[in-house]
Order: sequence, then structure tokens, then C-alpha cells
Amino acid sequence: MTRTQEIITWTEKWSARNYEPLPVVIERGEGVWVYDVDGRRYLDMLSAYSALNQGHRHPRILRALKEQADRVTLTSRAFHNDRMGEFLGKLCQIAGYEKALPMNTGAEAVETAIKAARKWGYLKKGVPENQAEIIVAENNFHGRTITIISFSTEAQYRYGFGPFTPGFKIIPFNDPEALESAITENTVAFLVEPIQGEGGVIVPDEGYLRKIREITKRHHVLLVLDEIQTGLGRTGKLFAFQHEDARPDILILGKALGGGVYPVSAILADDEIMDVFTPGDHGSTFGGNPLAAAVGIASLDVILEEDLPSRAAELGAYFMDELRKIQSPAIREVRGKGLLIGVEIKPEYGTARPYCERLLEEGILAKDTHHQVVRFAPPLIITREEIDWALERIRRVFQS
Ligand code: IF1
Repeated sequence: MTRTQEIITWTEKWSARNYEPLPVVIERGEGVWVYDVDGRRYLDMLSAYSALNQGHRHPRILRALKEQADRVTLTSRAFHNDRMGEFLGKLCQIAGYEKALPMNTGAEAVETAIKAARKWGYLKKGVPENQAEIIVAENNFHGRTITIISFSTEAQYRYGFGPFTPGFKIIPFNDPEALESAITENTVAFLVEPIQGEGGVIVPDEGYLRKIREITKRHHVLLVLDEIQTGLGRTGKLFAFQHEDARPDILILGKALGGGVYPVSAILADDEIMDVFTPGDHGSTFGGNPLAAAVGIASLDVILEEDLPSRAAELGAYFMDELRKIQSPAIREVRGKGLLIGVEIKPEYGTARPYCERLLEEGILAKDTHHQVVRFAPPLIITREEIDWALERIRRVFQS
């Protein structure tokens, strides 16, 4: 038995079966590369679903983590710490908002945005108590809490977990008219991903973000963008909304905000919205802790100083062009933005999973999403040479 088989057997004995990982056991990572317990090397083209935009173990982020670990790691919000303000100030200045509210995971930040939007609706818009409606898109992915799965359209994410949280209305994605007609006087927000990640890397039509920004503004409805996956450089701009100048009222960030070493999430908004929170309304033991703040600062510094959004734009365009040149009857479409790319497999050629397994054998980590789509989302620090290395192998897999 190989070490890989041994560890997988032991892990499956003790771990709840809520995932079905590809058969590789990673023991070390550096930059875009990871190494398994049997000494094989792989190019990571998933990047922990975009949480590793800065690559594995970025030296600067690790240094920040270690230095902070030697001072103080956790204070709780019962006291101030000397790093949180610095972190949130930097984040607000970079993104262009007046306030930030730090949490840990993406789902917690989404929940926080929902609370902010609802309370804004009651306090500022005058919606009658308990009547607030939030509009969401079909095929969305915003996390796994009960409230969030309450408005999922994926049967598996909901099955067996009811009863659900009311107050959500689902409309088709990429359909501004549907948004316009779904809005009522009790609508407080439209919550949407600029590109649907889990949904299969679904890029809306050009102009969609601009239109939903205009519609929500005109109806006094908050635009809440979940940029947990698309934000922080992934799509070729610092934020995906910048492609269309569609600054949301509430911006949700996570994943790469923690630089691949620690869970850090946040929502950003201006005072008009954020001041609906008063002391005691909402919180988290770990949100804004000094370790998270130190990591968050370094994560942002790396994204800006290494100009990761431009790298994503340039290398993403190149990568996508080359993928589109692959002659394979199995490929229905190659789509994406920046370094968030999906290759859709025609159903008559099976699901995307066997392609991911073949890529794994070739030394590439990629993950199928939504049954038919192979997602390529490498760390944004990837070089053109490394993309060429990957392309050689991807061609081999799709052409065999
Ligand atoms: C899983 C996929 C990605 C997200 C957006 C909020 C969250 C996520 C846009 C919640 C999380 C994840 C979570 C992970 C797999 C994954 C995923 F497989 F579903 F397809 F990224 F695309 N908003 N995405 O993408 O953030 O609470 O997890 O920190 O749940 O299996 P979280």
C-alpha cells in the first residue's frame, strides 16, 4: 500500500463523508506547486477555490503570520487590538468604502450582509417589520448555512435540511428585466455573484452588472455583490464590479483576504448602511482578531504590490486563448474572466470528473464543478512558463 492509499483509508475511516476528494494527499505547498506524500509534484490550478490567489505559503504573508503569532493572536472584540483598525483602514481605502465589518468565513460574511440589508430596510427604507425581501439569482452559491441554503436552487444543498429561512425571491441570473419585475416596495437587496463560480463559471452578458446597478439604485434597493471568489484580483481587476463600474452598496469578501493561510472575511459598506449595527447587534469571537488582521494586511499588500489583478488579466487572456485552440470534440465551451476559467464538457462525453482525474495523473490539480465544468483557477502568481507547462498536459488530456 502506498502512503497515499494508507492515509486515504485512515481519513475515510474517521472523516464525515461530506466531500469526495480526488485521490491525492498533499503534504507540502510552495507558490503554485504542491507535493504529495509519495513525492509527486502537482501544479495547483484550483487554488483552494481562489483562497490562494497569492500562492501557497507566500513568504511575506507567512512572515506576518509568524511575527503576529509571537506577539498576540486573539483578544476577542471585548477589547481593542492594535492590528484590526490598521487592517480595516487599508481594506476600506483600497476598496473605497467608509466601513468594514470583519468575520471569518465567506458564509458568515454573507449572513452579515443579509443582516445589514434587512436592518437597513427596516430602519432606513421603512419596510414593515419582518417583511423584508431579498432577491437572489438562480444557480447561486453563497455558502452552506441554513439561511444561505434556503435560497439555493441546488437540490442536494437543501435536501434534508429544512425548514428554511423565508424572505428570499429567486430570479434567473443574467436577466435585468427579471430583477426589475421582481422588486416590490419591501425589497431591500439584490444579492448576486458577479460571475457564478460554483454554478459553472457563468459569466453574465456585458452590461449586466451596469444594468443591475442602475435598476437597484433607481428602486432604492441595495446591490450586494458576493465577491468572495471573484474579488481580490481573480478576474483581472481588483474587484469584478470594476469591469463595469458597478460599485455595490455592500461588498462581500473572503477567501484570498486570508492569503491562503487563515480564514478572513469581511463586508464593506458606507456609514449610511453600516451604522444600522449598534454594539451587541452582531459579532463573532474570532472576527478581526490580530492574527487575521496581520494576515489580511499582508494579503492585500501582496495583491497590490505584485499587481496580481494585471497578471490575472494578461495571463488569463493568454490561457483562455490557448484553451480555445484545443481541438477536442468533448469541449463545448471555454469561458471565464481573468484567471477564473471553466471548460465545459459535452454531456455525451461524460462528466468533468474523469478529466480531472486524468489531469491529476498528469500533475495538475483541477476540480470539476456543476458536473460538466473543469475549473482552472491557478494562483495569480503563476508565470507564463508554468501556464505553458500546464497547457501541454491539458492538451494531452483533452486530445486523448
Ligand atoms: C464548499 C464550490 C467554490 C463562494 C461564494 C460564498 C462562499 C463561497 C461566491 C462561502 C464558497 C466554496 C466553498 C466550498 C467549495 C466552494 C466552491 F465548490 F462550491 F464551487 F468556491 F466555487 N460565496 N465557495 O464561492 O464561503 O463559507 O466556504 O468560506 O462549500 O464545498 P465559505
